[in-house]
Amino acid sequence: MKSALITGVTGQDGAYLAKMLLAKGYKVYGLIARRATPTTWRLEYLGIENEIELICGDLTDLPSLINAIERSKPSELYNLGAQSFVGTSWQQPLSTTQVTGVGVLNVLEAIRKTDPSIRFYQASSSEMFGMVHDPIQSETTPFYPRSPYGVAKVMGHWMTVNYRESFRLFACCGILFNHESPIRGIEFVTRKVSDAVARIKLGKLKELQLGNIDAKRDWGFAGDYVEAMWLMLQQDQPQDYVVATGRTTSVREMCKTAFEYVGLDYEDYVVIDPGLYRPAEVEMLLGNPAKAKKILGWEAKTDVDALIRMMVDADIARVKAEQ
Ligand code: NDP
Ligand code: GDR
Repeated sequence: MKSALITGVTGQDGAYLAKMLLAKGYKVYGLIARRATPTTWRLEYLGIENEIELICGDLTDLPSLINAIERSKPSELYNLGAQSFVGTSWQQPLSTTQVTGVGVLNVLEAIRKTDPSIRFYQASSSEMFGMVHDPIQSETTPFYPRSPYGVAKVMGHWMTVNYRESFRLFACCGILFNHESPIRGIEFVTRKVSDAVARIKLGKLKELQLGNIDAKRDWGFAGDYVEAMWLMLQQDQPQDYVVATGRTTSVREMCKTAFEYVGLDYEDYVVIDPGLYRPAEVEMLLGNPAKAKKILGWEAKTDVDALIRMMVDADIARVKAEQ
């Protein structure tokens, strides 16, 4: 039986990846950071909380990572743990760098010291492209990160490439563009919108405050994207891949779709709050997934409109259940 260790297993991607690996017959271990309140709600939502073995540890704590590897003896390690909210990275630049940047180095060192044959996946990000000059971004597009989060991800990315080249680790970076789902964190814009649309429709909220709604993102469904992570580790050679849909949509258009789906006009409810603008913005992201399609045979199955409808439906069900 193959076994996998996932850091960030309580996050959106960790939960979907765990579910997919369980379905493929893996024994799944998850690194879980100590928190004052439980963080396993996503695993419960997907009905897999009792099927995963959780091991306490933290990306900033190398001994805990070595312990997790020694206990789980994984053949594959997926590093999905991060302080992943871009906005918070300006408020907490040092802790973001420790977790999202130095944390990657800790995992790589833990692998090197314990079992260098472990196949390693690093969750790189389209935020690394930042101020883009290429109208469509691929594996060869230069990085120009625009937030402490983006800078930390560039560090993790290059450390992974460097450990692959220096120590011949089987290490891959998936440069994933934004991907969302009904279990997306509420602070991210798609989920903020789907939750607000549900509450407005059900008479629980009057308006939705947003920042820069002219920003554009290439949004896909997290459930599709975890398949690409796994495929990268099944190849003969470790490489880096862009994972995206190849379509970009503004926050404004995404709002329009979400409100229209429940018969409302977004212009009646969306209020711009200049306080929600970021100190430096990534204005537009659009990924070219051609390499992933050619080598991995991977393609996004869910388009942004279907994704938003799925999220609004889930939030309407949630808000009704609260009542
Ligand atoms: P989430 O924010 O949903 O999950 C992050 C996970 O990291 C949580 O399980 C969290 O644990 C864990 N974590 C945070 N700090 C630590 C720490 N110090 N030690 C151990 N674990 C920690 O992120 P996503 O699932 O959306 O993203 C997964 C990864 O992919 C992240 O690295 C993210 O940066 C990256 N990424 C995401 C994209 C997206 O659009 N979703 C796109 C590109 C990259 P807890 O629950 O306890 O807070
Ligand atoms: P992003 O996602 O920063 O791309 O990072 P987010 O959903 O936070 O922002 C997307 C765009 O929407 C604009 N925006 C708002 N964003 C939020 N969160 N809240 C608002 O009210 C709001 N109004 C406008 C933002 O300015 C931005 O332009 C996500 C994370 O998952 C990262 O971890 C990951 O690496 C990248 O996607 C790829």
